[in-house]
Amino acid sequence: MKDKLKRIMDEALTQINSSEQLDKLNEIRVNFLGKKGELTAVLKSMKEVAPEDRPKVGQLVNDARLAIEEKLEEKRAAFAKAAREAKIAAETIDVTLPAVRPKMGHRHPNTIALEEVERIFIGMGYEVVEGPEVEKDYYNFEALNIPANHPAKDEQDTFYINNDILLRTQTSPVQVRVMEQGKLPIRIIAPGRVFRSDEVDATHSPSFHQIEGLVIDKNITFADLKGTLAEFAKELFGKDTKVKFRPHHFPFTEPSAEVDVTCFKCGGKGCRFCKGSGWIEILGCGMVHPKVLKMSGIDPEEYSGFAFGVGLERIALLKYEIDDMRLLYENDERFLKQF
Ligand code: 2NL
Repeated sequence: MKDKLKRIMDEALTQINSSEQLDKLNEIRVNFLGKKGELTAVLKSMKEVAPEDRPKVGQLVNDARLAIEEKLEEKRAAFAKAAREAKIAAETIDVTLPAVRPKMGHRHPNTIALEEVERIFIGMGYEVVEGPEVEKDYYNFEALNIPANHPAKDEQDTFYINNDILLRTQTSPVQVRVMEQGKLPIRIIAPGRVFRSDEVDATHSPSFHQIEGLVIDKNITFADLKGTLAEFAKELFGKDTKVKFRPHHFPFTEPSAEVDVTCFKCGGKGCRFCKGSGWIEILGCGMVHPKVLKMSGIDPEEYSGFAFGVGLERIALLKYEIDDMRLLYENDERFLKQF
């Protein structure tokens, strides 16, 4: 019996030692220690052993089982260690390889243009103010001396929420709200989203952006307006840029003008960009109408002011030589990446 046990144990240990896979160890475990295993068979044949020898043989079987289990565990640990080392070796990171560049976004051309305009006016002492996109008819039209029958008020042109409330068509209401607060002098720009019931095409969109400016103080004249906008044009389009004021009409300013700048492509000689004229229209402006001042509680005998309005998309299209406004809204990365 003792010899048989020794033979079983030697055989088990030899098999364990020569095994090359974890699966093989499990197989060996079943073959020797399992319910139908060789060592278990010895225990089952205990009845053939003389009763006085049984404790001794039992002890021997247990020792053999322990020895085999110990060896199995030793081998299993060795396999685990080898597997771990192989995994570490395979996953070694070469820290000298160039890193994957993170995909970085950047500001939209509209935002770049807006921040440029803001920088210029902040440099001249202006404050940037914002206000609601959903406005009262009063702030958007009435307070700006726009009469009830004015074409801008047509349902075709303006998005109405109801009779009194609408989507602002300009950012002037922001400025009216500032005038109403009564703190003078005023030197502000009001950038923001505005809405018109327009069909989309290369130069129109139902939602676009405007930047309006307003200055109110004692003794403000048209000369201040001209000087301010001439400086703005130089900063935005280059120091050789000249401005031209053409008489125009707005209900909220008197007198009013539209402003052209010399074409920054040809310097005024005339080219494809300015359609041969040498001039490019950039904004509308004027001296704030006395009625507009009065409605917001400012005495036009004591104070005067100028105002202007410029389309942000128009500036962006000109500055970056984009020929279709729709490109600004389509969020095509191939387009946006260029700025
Ligand atoms: C344009 C150019 C303009 C104004 C906007 C304004 C604002 C107040 C008072 C007076 Cl609170 N005027 N804004 C003035 C002139 C032109 O925008 O082409 N608008 C249709």
